[in-house]
Amino acid sequence: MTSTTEQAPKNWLTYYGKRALEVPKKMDRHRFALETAGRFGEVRKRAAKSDRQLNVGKYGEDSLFTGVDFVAAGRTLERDGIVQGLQLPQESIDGLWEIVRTRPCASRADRTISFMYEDRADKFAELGGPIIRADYLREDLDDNEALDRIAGDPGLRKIAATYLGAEPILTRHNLSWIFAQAPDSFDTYDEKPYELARFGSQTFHYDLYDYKSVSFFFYLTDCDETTGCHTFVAGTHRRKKLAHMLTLSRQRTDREVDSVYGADKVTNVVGPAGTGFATDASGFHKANVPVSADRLALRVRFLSNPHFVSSRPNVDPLAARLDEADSLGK
Ligand SMILES: O=C(O)CCC(=O)C(=O)O
Repeated sequence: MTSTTEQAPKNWLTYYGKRALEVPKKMDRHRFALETAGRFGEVRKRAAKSDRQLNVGKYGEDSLFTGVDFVAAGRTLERDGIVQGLQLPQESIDGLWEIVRTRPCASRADRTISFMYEDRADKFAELGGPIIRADYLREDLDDNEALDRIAGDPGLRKIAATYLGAEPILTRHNLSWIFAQAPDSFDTYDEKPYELARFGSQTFHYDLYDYKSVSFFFYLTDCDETTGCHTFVAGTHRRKKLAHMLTLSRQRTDREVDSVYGADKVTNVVGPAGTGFATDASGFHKANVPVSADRLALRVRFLSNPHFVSSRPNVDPLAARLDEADSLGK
């Protein structure tokens, strides 16, 4: 039994009907255009503010990631919507685990459910079962040196700039747990369980953060198919079935994804703690439901269009350094 306080809507038609009416009222015209026309790969390509002359050399050389050709990685991202091969050093992993040791995480379904990770068993006993996903709060991520170093990494900036064809704008970091569930408690092959879709990002879906965006993920626990690995459907950031672009819900079952895009396009990213990769979340993706251990992962995202950056962006450590260098005439 999984504990969430929000229930699935009783009538999906009313739910999506209401959302369709609310969308234009809640959004400015930029976001409205993104949410509608931005579903089409060709529109996204044309609307992305691309400046192919971008000089990635300016980001510097002191990257945490060794043995990576960052520009080639950006091109792989362009082709597949995903690129693997970033390994976070142990020092960074340890630095991020400091957040886990000192700060509580809060349920994505209900922020009033908050607990230290080490106390999760008691909390889940009290709630009657494991929750789906919990995040560390934004203010608790603000003063972590390891996170600042990753978010300001010149290599990641080069990948993002190559892919975006524009100056990457750092937007939200997210550090979150997805919790192991009893085996067979959810079926994502034929169903799209509401709480997994809504709170776990654990059914196939795509996101429209910008016409082009780059999300870097780093596992902070060992990760395979039984421990919540990320799955991405290669090429779907460029091309999707028409019905998948037109329907209001961007969620799909595993079966639909396999049959439309082919199981060979479905990439599970597995690896030990520290494994890192980048995706454009406008392609179909999901986190798998862990069954044998919880998964902890960091996500750092870049956009290219200032209209889509939230009102309180994380402080951008690299931009601050470059600004300082500018103001010192360096
Ligand atoms: O945590 C994951 O692996 C997936 C996250 C996700 O779907 C998202 O950030 O949109």
